[in-house]
Amino acid sequence: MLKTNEWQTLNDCEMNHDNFQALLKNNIPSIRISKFASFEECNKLSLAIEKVGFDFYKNVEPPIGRIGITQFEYRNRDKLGYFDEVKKAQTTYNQVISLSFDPLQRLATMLRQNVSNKVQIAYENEVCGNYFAGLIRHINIALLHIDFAQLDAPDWEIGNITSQLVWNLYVKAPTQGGVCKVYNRQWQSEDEKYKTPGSYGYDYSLVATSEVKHNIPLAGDLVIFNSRNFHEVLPGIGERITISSFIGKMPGGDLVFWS
Ligand SMILES: O=C(O)CCC(=O)C(=O)O
Ligand SMILES: [Fe+2]
Repeated sequence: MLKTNEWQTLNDCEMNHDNFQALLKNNIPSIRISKFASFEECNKLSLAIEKVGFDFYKNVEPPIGRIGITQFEYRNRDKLGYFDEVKKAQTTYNQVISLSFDPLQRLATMLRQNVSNKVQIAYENEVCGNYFAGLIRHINIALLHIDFAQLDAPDWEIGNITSQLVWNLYVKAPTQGGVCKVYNRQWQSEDEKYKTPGSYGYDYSLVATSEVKHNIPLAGDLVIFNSRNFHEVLPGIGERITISSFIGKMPGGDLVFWS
């Protein structure tokens, strides 16, 4: 069994070099960049997102709306199918941010200043090219799950990551609830037997005794957490719209983005 250490704090941590390294090692629960986006930038993003409109995941209950593509949906399919869709997803993302600002680039700049100058969009190979990063989602509830490319993408370049984080910018936040609960419990292969058949969710008994961090969605804030930890999104009152991507650490130390 993987050893899980207690987190050093349950408070929100700011973005700096040490906290980022601590997050990669799962020594702290999350980093919050308060007021990452202004009220006006969020409003403009919301309007642009409304204009484009959401698609819904196939076979995901409760429903989650999204704009953009995810590697996860192609994990058991032809890899080229994903890379064929990257350009279109990128064009739609550019359409949304052109009316406001680019959260992915703003975060990349902060990471270059604080953490490492090797930050880029994940790349597969000469044939496939780059991944897509910058998924926009409308989540009401997300079941207990993890996101970890060693499990979800063993035959993809991102499957080589040694740790994985996820950032979410809250573009529109519920007036109540919608908390993202992150448990201090890193996924390990034995946990697969706790997976609910036909769903992406896992049994809650896995985290019954785990420490938990409540990440409260506040519009304009960006929260980063270690997505190998089990996490879930609780129901809330009012719309909850996020922009997100994963941040993987490659064996050579490079940080890579994908969705
Ligand atoms: O919307 C959130 O707060 C987190 C959603 C989630 O499961 C993720 O970003 O991996
Ligand atoms: Fe997740």
